[in-house]
Amino acid sequence: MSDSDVKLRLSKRTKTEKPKLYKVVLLNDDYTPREFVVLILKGEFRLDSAQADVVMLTAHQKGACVVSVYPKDVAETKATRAIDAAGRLGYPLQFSVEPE
Ligand code: TYC
Repeated sequence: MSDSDVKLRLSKRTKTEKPKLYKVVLLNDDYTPREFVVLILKGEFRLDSAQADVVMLTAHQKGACVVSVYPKDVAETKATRAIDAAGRLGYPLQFSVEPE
């Protein structure tokens, strides 16, 4: 076997897959205070104040808004933490996680 055959086989085996990304989508409801939604977007999703205002207002007006995209496990963890934090205060805030 030639050197180039070995090189080809190695490069095939070490090829890395691009990780699939998932959208975290903020869903509107009639009860969660706007200020609390903004706090969650800043605290859990690390949006700055201007971004958090736009995302919250877009969800409020249109029903839903993409917050950000992450690898699946990160998206699910952030959405769950945010939903749980809202639930602890009695707010029905919801996020969905969807393939990009
Ligand atoms: N609609 C809510 C209200 O009027 C505020 C809100 C905005 C709630 C966005 C959820 O994803 C949301 N208090």
